[in-house]
Amino acid sequence: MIEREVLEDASALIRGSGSVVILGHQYPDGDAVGSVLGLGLMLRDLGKTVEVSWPEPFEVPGRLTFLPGLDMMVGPDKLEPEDLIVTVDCASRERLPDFNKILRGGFNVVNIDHHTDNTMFGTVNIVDKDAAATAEIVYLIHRDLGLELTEDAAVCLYTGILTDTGKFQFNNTSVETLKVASELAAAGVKPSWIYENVYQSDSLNYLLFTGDALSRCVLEEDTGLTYVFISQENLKRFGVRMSETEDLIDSLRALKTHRIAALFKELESGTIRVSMRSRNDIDIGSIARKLGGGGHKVAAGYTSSRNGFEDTLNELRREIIEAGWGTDNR
Ligand SMILES: [Mn+2]
Repeated sequence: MIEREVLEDASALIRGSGSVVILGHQYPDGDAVGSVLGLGLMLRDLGKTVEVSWPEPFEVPGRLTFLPGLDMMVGPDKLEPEDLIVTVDCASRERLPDFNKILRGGFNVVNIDHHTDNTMFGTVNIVDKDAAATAEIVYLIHRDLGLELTEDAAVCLYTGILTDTGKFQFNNTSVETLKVASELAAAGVKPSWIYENVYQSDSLNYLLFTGDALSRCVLEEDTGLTYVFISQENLKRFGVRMSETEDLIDSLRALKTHRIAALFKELESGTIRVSMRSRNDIDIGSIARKLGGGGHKVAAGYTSSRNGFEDTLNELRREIIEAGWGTDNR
């Protein structure tokens, strides 16, 4: 539940601003992109100058290029905030590495988020950890902020909720979530059309890439960890971009006996980025935080400080066992 006073403060900041910069987190998912665009479209309809951005690599994940409002995107190096900054789906400033200077530039910051570990770094913090998605919060507060929902904004917000709930299948899907989804549908969103765009628009190359990646999938007995490593070489071979691989981890989660699923991704710099999901209430968020990242209890990630995949895997394996999540000590 968000306090009325907080919403009034945010509303006053918006009313008093001519231009608004909206920032999403690095490696944005459907919720981050859906929330920046949905909120951006509503603010633009209100007459604000709106720019939306997120840190490098500044690209729209392939499955989200159908979303309305992409013309509001401005690269992080070209961004010049004048009034208000709104951050969405960002637990902390660390998720906004290219924007540290402007975040400390004296601008008012409205922080809208649903992560349990949000550091409340904004001037005003609209944080609801019970919300399934930041897009759900944006919908629930839009009237309080003086905003009007259009069909285009509804499309963006619905996409954010759909992707953060794993198509309404994860346990963050609440009665409220489904109620919001139905209200977005009433505003003109066609669920099947969004589903088609997000989940049925892969290229043959991507399908072949997935087949290749899954053929290298490993399941460990002692940790219950299932994982795949994706190298730059793998991507090049199939002509796939890293930002397209976000959902590959869901295929790993289909394994009946797994407890933790991890995707190890080699970035262009050679650094390994790790995305994790868990089941049975295993708290991988705390492991991710310990390793310099963050996220939710059952969905989290971090950028490895280790050299290469093997070291990264070994470190994660140790952390899982040390945290008591290994299969042997349960
Ligand atoms: Mn989210």
